[in-house]
Amino acid sequence: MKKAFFLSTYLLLALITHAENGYQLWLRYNTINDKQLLNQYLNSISGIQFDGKTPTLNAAKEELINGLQGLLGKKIIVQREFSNNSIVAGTPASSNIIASLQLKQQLQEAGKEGFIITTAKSNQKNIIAIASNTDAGVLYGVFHFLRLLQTNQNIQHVSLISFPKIQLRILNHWDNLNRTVERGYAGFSIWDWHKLPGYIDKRYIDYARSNASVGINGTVLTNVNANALVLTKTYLEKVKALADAFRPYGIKVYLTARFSSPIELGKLKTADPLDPEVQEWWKQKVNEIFSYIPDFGGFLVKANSEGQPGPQNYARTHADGANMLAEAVSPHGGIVMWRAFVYSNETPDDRAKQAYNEFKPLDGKFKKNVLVQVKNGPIDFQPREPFHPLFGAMPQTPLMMEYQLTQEYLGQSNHLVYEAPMFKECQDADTYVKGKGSTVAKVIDGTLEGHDLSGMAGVANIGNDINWTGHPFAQSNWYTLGRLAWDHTLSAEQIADEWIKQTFTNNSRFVNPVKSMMLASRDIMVSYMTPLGLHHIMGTGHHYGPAPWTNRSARADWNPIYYHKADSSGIGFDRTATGSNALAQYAPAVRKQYENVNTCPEEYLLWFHHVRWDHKMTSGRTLWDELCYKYNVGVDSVRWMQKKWNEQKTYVDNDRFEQVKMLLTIQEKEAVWWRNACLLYFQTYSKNPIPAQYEKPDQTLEYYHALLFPFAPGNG
Ligand code: GCV
Repeated sequence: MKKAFFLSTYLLLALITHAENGYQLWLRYNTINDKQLLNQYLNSISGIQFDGKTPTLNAAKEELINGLQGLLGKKIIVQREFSNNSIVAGTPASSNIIASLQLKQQLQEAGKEGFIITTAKSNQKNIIAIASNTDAGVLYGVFHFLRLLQTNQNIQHVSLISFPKIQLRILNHWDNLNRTVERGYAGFSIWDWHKLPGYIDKRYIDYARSNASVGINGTVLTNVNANALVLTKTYLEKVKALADAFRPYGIKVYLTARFSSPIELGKLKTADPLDPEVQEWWKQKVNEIFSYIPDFGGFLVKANSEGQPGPQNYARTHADGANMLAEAVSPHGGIVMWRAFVYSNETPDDRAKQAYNEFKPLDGKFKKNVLVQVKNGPIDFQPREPFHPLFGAMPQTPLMMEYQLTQEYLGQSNHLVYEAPMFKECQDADTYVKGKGSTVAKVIDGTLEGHDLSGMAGVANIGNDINWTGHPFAQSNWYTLGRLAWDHTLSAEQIADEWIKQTFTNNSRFVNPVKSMMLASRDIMVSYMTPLGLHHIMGTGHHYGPAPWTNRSARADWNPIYYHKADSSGIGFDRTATGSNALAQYAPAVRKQYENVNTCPEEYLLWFHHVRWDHKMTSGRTLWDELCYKYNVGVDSVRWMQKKWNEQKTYVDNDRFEQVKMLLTIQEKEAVWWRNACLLYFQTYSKNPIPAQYEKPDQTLEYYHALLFPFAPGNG
């Protein structure tokens, strides 16, 4: 009896925690184990009725069948005639049943990509309709319906409408043609250029499915530090193969355009955007691209930044460069995403000011099919930055958001950092340019200034690692990009909640603690890396680990000392009127709050101010003591995450449990490293002791100085 009990408990546990390698991401369709709910679903779903045979509708149908079969644990019948409790999916064009339902008004509201999921009555029968105006919308609706089941929602009276708030929802791959990935921490590029176009890796399809499941509708295949070769016939054939594989999933392909391509490929003497021959070269090149890929999306361009060629090489402006490409892609319906990430060592001004200085005067000078793509903050994807001052400053230009999913400065793929709170912090920030409520979100979704074009991009964290992103929790950042671009009003908590349920389990004993870890993780990372507004104090080149002492990089603005400005009086970058006056780039209401050391939010204190070591913080501690406190809270909080995770062993499969456990052990070590190295180094200026209650660094500053990482990943 006892033995039988143990055996069945074991079998049950084995069932619950069978090995998983993370490849399925959040698209796991394991049978629902809440028996009551399962019965309810089984009673509500008798089969599916799915007319229409386009590649996108076929993909949607296949997903619905597979998803339902997995989740419900039974064979799903594709019905010719619908019956009671059928799921009927389609557009008014593909399905007579959908056309016959009274959905006209909702469909109008849903627009091009939106969908409706609703219970309805047709021919005296109860059905669940998944309806859209387009095939892609049906696909999004199918994924959403499956998400409802995966997250155990009640579908008995389902009635919802959903449509994207942002038009271009795009992954930016910084993938090189040799398959290395700039700032990639999850292995090599998933694009196997050598085997393309002949070999279509199943991963490409799963990549497209995963993107479509969260509404991502575009992918830039190549690094912004671009290689012109991708525009040659040989590579365009490969790009075409990828575009063909992604098309059924509603995903358009974009490429990065190296500005000097007319010289490198076309053997022209110049790449001057105002030169007629150059313009003609691009037109012909674009025609060629569209002959391979009729729905090619357009170009993403990094120009005159970090050594990339651009229009300024010919004394032309960014607008001249962008407009030339925009003109070439315009007849085909293409767009240009022109990056605002520019800064120059030759410019003696504060790096945080340079993008604004260069781009603000160009407002109104870009063609209609150009978006300017702006990073969330003015420096470079730091653990915490204030919002970029360009948001709100270019009312006549659609500004596109660029987030970084790959955690270049955020512990790479070693640290558990859920980025949604960081993205939300930026989006919810008020630019005040049109009075209170002029949030960054309204700038990028186009509603603040009435732009039709809108976009959100994320630098991909995807590689050929079996689980795609290296750290199992890094998958949540990919997921977040799609969900937030679709609906930026979703909260970080909602997104975490649904991601956890789909990726692991609906068991609240797991969901709640893991959600609390995820939601706290970004602030925890800020605390042990760059608290109180510190920034850019990581190792040069590879950007791995702390190196606030670095002062020998070729460029002044690549040196951490440029950013923290620690000296015997204090620490921090004065960006007020007494310093670089970067604050002048923000609206008066923002400026007013930040320019006063006593009203500036403490999380941005050292970003905007050089502050005395003995400055009294709101906690009553001196700045130095607060710094010690923050670094220690960061380390303690990683230990708290470790404890929380260790309590999850019974709710998660062994493989992923162990992986996360090992990674948290690394994270704890690295948090200690950050704390010790930074405090020891800043102490050489503050000359204050580390308060007695805190752990003392177990190594010397020299030890930390001497650490080298010649083969750190992602560094070219
Ligand atoms: C693609 C940072 C990164 C670079 C990256 C650059 C950019 O500087 O370290 O690797 O280059 O941003 O966004 O263009």
